[in-house]
Amino acid sequence: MFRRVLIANRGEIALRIIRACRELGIETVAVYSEADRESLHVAFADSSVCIGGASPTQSYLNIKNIIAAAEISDADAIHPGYGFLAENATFAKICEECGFTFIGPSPEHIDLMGNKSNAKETMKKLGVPVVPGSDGPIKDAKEALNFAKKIGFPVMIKASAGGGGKGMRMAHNDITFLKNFETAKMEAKNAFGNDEVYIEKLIEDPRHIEIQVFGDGKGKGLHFFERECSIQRRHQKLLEEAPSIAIDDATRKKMGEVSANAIAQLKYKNAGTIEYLLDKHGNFYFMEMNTRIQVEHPITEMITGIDLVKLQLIVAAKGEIPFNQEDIKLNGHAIEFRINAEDPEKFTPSPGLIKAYYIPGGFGVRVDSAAYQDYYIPPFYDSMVAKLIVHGRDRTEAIERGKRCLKEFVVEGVKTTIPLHEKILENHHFIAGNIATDFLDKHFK
Ligand code: MV4
Repeated sequence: MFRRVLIANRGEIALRIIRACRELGIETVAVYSEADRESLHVAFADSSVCIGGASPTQSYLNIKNIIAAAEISDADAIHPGYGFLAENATFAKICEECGFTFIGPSPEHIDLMGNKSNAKETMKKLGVPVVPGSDGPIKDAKEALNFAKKIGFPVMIKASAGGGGKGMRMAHNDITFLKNFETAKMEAKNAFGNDEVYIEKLIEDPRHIEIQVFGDGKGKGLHFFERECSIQRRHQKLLEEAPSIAIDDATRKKMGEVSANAIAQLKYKNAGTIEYLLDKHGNFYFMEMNTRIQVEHPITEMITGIDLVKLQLIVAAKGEIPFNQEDIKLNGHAIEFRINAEDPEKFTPSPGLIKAYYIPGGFGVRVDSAAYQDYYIPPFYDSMVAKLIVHGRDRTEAIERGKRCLKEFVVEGVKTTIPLHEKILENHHFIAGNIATDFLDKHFK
């Protein structure tokens, strides 16, 4: 096992990793920006190193300073968390070249999945269902239009280097297609320095369902069931639940098996998430793969009883997953509520001083947060203050527990998404499990 791990992140995920390390007897090194001196991850780690100014480029994205911090603190591995450098293949490569184990997949797998068109082609070859569309990018506008006509409108135009909705355009006819093809290319060129786009059939009102996977890097692949992440706005998830009410046991088994099988064939190492679109008929299609631990990983931990961050450390240190697929059992229902410091109407960030802070507790309740009373939320990073995770025997109990906890939760001084979550839990479409990716826009305008 590792002796000392450096955590190249901040906030609740840095704390989450520190906690997993401590239970495994691993020493921790926190890195922090000048804006984060008073942060809990700095207070909780065994040692800490300041890596630069408040802006992420000066600190949490500053590869040189992070590697220097790992060297002076004599760490033997680096955990990137999520966001920042977590899916930066260059960073993963530099870590390894400097003698630090990168706690995550290989740089090659990060690169492969970073290109959405290549990822799709690879998954298709591995037997994962993909959205009908072009085999790779199409350069010429006329050729692209002909292809769109062949598969039939409406279609989606997607940037190869995109992801998370960036460089993506819909088209319903010839005219909008030619216009949006050019816009998508321009947007992709500006955002990613790569103007390649590919064409797909549009899946109308899809649900977003993702499978948690793990690989040992040597041909063993496991899945940890699905998470339903359809409740999002502007590609920012707000509430996630596991399992999904939209799929039956046969579909659950199929999605898990094809995902685990792909991971095994790829010889993928460590944690990953395979994202799917689910259409109205119950068909699922590969969308993207994330090569990191995700914000919403706790709901999977709650329904499986497995500590996924500890597992990341174990897999990275030993190259082995110490159990098999049949040891992973689904129990009950979990919901995660992202408590963001933002205006619940406009979704604009609302940084500032937390004047009062009281977190809920009790049976089946978990709060992952790096906030505390009198903590000042800096304006430089994302606006998530806490994740409230509830677990119940079934969905109904989880919903009731969620309502109880949201009522107990006190965050004063900043506007938060708590009232919005309370409204969602009262919404009859939500209660009926009638949710798709347009849920918030449709019912909460
Ligand atoms: C789609 C789609 C419909 N049809 N692809 C959005 C994020 C990016 N990763 C892929 N996305 C979508 N791809 C086809 N062929 C609809 C979306 C989409 C979406 C997907 C998941 C969650 C929320 C979403 C919101 C809008 C659009």
